[in-house]
Amino acid sequence: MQKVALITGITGQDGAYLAKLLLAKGYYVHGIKRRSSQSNTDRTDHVYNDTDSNFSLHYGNLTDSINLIRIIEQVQPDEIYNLAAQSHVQVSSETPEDTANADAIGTLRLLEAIRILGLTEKTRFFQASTSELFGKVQVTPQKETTPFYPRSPYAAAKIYGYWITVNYREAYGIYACNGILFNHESPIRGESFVTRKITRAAARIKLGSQESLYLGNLDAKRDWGYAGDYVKAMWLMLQQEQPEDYVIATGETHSVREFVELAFKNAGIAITWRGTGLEEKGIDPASGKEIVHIDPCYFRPTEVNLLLGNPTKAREKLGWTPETSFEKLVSMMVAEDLKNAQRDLLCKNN
Ligand code: NDP
Ligand code: GDR
Repeated sequence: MQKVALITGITGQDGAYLAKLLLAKGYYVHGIKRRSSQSNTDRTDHVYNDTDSNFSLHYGNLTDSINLIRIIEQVQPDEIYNLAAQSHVQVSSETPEDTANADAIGTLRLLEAIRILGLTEKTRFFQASTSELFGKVQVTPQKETTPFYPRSPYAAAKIYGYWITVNYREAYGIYACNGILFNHESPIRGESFVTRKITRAAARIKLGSQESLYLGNLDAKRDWGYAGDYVKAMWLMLQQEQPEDYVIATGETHSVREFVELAFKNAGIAITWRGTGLEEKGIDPASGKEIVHIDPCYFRPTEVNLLLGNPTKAREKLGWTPETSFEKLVSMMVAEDLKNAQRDLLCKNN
């Protein structure tokens, strides 16, 4: 029998990678996309074109219980991957209610739909939890048993999603797992997350179509992995005998500053730093131009300074290890953004 998966958040970064992985494994993949005034399926259009007979999209929203119940009843999924979220930490301070509605109550709506429809024994559930749960980190590296201390409306909403997933597993026997995912990036990462903002700027500055890059906290440290590796862990979590929660991370941490240096190096600019605090600048020594500036508008009301995950449990129980190094990730992202910047320039000049 062909397995059926339902992916919420299919139009996002992880949705695109996971859809591709599941289709390659022979699944029928359903995805939920939000209605938008412009096309929002760029990341999955090629998936659809290659494999349209096993792929369907449904309009929906995590804030709409009736819609979710109808889709799940119609689709009868063997596996649900809940990737949909207002996923931007800084934006969550500006839209805290919307974030809580989608990220916290949205998770509850899906679990309740499984229960209402009598699918507790059939449907397995994956919840995209986050290293942001650790927040104001007091123990390093962080593992499954490290205490949580959320530092944003996003993290506070995701902690509800985490615990309601645990609760429905324990209360109703649903096979439900949290992947406590550390930051993971790719060439299709949203452009307002720091990694993609940097690789895109490095490429555009190199080709002369952008003057400078404005950033916030250069000293924040993250455990950055590759999205293509992380979706494999999501799938593995739903294939075990027992449902459990897992930290998914690389076990390496780097600062935003290091990311900037490596990305610009990949674009052919050996950036150097001058000044301190708000006056700090990243200089292109070849031209003497100040190309990186600090803009306090990107500072967060409460920052998470250091994240570093310990993926031992995932390695031992799932056999999962990250395959893509930090250096490979950065070079892959810069190479793709150089191609994008080149294409944009060609379009502009034609
Ligand atoms: P993206 O921001 O790229 O994608 C989020 C997806 O959720 C998009 O498809 C978006 O739709 C959809 N969405 C947002 N709000 C709603 C809503 N109310 N109803 C239905 N769909 C909605 O995130 P990623 O792919 O990077 O992340 C996937 C998941 O993993 C998220 O839950 C995120 O919080 C979590 N996570 C991600 C990490 C990372 O480093 N990438 C690390 C830890 C956790 P639209 O395209 O219309 O905006
Ligand atoms: P994060 O990712 O908040 O970790 O959440 P983001 O890339 O937004 O920030 C990482 C770090 O970089 C610092 N920073 C900046 N961030 C942004 N966005 N823009 C800037 O200009 C900038 N300058 C410095 C931030 O302060 C922060 O310390 C991501 C999301 O994918 C979440 O959904 C997910 O849960 C977590 O990763 C794990």
